[in-house]
Amino acid sequence: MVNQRRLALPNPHLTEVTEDFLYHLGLTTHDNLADMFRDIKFIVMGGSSTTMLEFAKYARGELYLPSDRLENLCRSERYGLWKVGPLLVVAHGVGAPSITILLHELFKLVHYSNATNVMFIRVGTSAGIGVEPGTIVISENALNASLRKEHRQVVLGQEISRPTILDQVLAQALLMCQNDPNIPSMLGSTLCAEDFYEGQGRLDGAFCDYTEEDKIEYLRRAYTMGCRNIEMESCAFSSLCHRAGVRGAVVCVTLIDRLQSDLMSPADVERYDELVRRPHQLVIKFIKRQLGLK
Ligand code: R2B
Ligand code: URA
Repeated sequence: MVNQRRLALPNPHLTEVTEDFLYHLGLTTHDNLADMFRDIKFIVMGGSSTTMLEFAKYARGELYLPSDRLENLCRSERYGLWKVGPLLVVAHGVGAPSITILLHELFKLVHYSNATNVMFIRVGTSAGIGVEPGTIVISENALNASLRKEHRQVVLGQEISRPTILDQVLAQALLMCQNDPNIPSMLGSTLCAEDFYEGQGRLDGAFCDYTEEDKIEYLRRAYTMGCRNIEMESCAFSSLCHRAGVRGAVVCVTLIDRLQSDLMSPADVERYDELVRRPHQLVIKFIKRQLGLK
């Protein structure tokens, strides 16, 4: 028998609260969260609402669930929340602030609903560093823009550093599900930037005070440290999952190789939808294996 582990909320102030509001989900503890969410085992999240709704529809078919209308359970306009059997599909928006707020509320949702052994997986797009566009990178580590394995946040005026730790066993298990020889897939470190333009050393933002040589030097340094892709949420995601004691993984496809270009090639633009679906297909294969489905 697998141990049934409930997610603990270590915040002592919550014991004094009679009704807890999950503001950005538009849910409260006066909603019947246990009835709604107690059976969830997987939370799969990605940036865009449209893409994550598509993912939810795909998951519903793959998990042989009835094709009822998928209702967005998020009662605010900030995020998206769709339940597909034991899977909760979530849209988290762009960047650390957005995913941080969401994770606080999702951890509370999991706790209040008495769900057990819930794992968290982020799927998304990323830029590659020295890897072919279309590569799936499963993050072993998340490095911040200073190339350190830490997530920094200012709390009460003090900058706090927290480690960015991902579940290595889960990352390996995900990689083992990848059996399509046409899709390059690897474990690698992920560089987590605070911005899409200057924060990722792009030359095509509205501002740029560095040279192409500076950009390449930074990207090569990241490559030498094991980074194979760049996105914008892995530091917050990994440090918060670790703090909450839940298993977390990040699975992204690369759209470009930043050592070659800042823009997608026309051929890759053409197959954009197919590329976006690559992490989805891999994660669904993993979930089906976990559920003992073919
Ligand atoms: C990847 O893509 C988004 C930026 O375009 C961001 O959410 C990320 O991590
Ligand atoms: N996401 C990013 O953060 N950067 C890219 O270049 C592509 C997707």
